[in-house]
Amino acid sequence: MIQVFIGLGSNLAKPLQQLKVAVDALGSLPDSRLLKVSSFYSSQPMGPQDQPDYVNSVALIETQLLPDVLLDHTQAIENEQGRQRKGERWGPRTLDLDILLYGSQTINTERLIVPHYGMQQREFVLYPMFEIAPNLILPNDKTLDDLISITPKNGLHKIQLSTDL
Ligand code: ROI
Repeated sequence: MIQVFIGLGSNLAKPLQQLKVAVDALGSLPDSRLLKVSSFYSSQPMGPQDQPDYVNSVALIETQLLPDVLLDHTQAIENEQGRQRKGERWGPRTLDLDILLYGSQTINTERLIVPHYGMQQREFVLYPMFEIAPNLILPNDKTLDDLISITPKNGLHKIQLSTDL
């Protein structure tokens, strides 16, 4: 079993529900188990500012799926939740699932770069990840603690969830 961190983000079509449905879908992946899910956070858009705030979270699963197969599944989940791939670069999206870390492996293929290229600078990845894995050390030997200490929150805050989501 390999432990895999997956970043979730949405800023269209009821983002909270998008993330909740996506978490359920991650919990139903074959040969996998959902171990942890962070709180849901509200974050300011990175990229064009004329789009809604995002809801972000990070999930930890353990899986026997190979990276490419896992990516097939996460892309299928994105597509099932209405993801349109033709929009502007860094435009709004109904659901983004990013494979952030795949165990301690570095992966460089046409389809997949792991660790995810932006994760070390993005507050909406680092803080939720820290919540579920405070002692994590990245494949480049940096600690989450170190990265967070140099990454401003930029308005990031936990969302108070009502139980009837
Ligand atoms: N901005 C935020 N705050 N959260 C995201 O998940 C997110 N995802 C993206 C871009 C458009 C880069 N901006 C984001 O893909």
